[in-house]
Amino acid sequence: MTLLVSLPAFFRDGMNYKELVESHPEIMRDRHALSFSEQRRPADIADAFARSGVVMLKGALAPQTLETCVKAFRCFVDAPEASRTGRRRNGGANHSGSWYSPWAVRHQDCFPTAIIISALLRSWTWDVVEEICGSSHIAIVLKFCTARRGIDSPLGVGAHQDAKVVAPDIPLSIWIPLHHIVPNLNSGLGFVVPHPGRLLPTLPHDDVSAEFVLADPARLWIPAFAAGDLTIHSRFSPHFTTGYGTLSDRFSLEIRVTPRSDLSPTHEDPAICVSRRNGIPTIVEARSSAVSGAQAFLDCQQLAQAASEGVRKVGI
Ligand SMILES: O=C(O)CCC(=O)C(=O)O
Ligand SMILES: [Fe+2]
Repeated sequence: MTLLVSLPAFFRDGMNYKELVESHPEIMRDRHALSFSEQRRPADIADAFARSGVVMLKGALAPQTLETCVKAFRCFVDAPEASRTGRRRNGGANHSGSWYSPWAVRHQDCFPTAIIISALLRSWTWDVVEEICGSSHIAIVLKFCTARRGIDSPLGVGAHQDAKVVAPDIPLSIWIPLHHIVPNLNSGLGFVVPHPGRLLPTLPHDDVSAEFVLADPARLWIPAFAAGDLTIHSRFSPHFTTGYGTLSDRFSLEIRVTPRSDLSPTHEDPAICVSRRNGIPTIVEARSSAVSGAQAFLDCQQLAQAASEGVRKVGI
């Protein structure tokens, strides 16, 4: 599956992403009108999301905030301790990069995911998330969030649905690159539009076939992202990690959210819950077990800034 284990292109049949964007440059354009700015009503954006399964929010986060995060993330992956032990802290690695639980990524006192979550709660992104969820009581399912360093390797075409490879009941994921993404230069994310509204048949490694992805290039979208742009995709959105073989680095976060009332007890270790306090999206609860390893993250200064005075810390 593309999410955790991507097979090298030479193991796959068919087309790779370099050939795809070079033979169909139109797929890099937003032909489905799915990019939105802060001026658009959240209800319009949620309508587009319901129809197509993906939307892009332009300029959702401040590039300076992202710069701080990318620096900390890079220090974390470059830290000698990782290379010395060869151990991936709370994550994994393959030729296409490495991935970590968001609470594992820290440089000194800086947790990039905490900075980004605080920034998301202050940005218009959260109005859109609430509109899509139909509720202002939201859970951020940290258990299924990922901090990722992608290495731009040549990848064969395929796709996955998060309902299959992450969890069947998490309605949306926010994909946040920590810097700009340019197709053919660094690894990004692409989408098949519209989403089918159900699970698709998959190959043994849980990917949707290349045939499905390539059946109609008019359905494909491989967007460029400026620093601060993000996408929100649905659990049924067929999407894929792109790779062109430049070997450049990419740093990104996947944030999974669900209405608080739908948070399954099997998904809450760890999770944080957000509600409005005085009209402002605020962290009101943090849930984790002692073995999750998330305590330092949940207690960090960057999350505290977005939390209410009496935030409930629930041990599970
Ligand atoms: O970052 C990637 O390459 C994959 C992201 C993804 O599949 C997701 O956010 O659901
Ligand atoms: Fe995914």
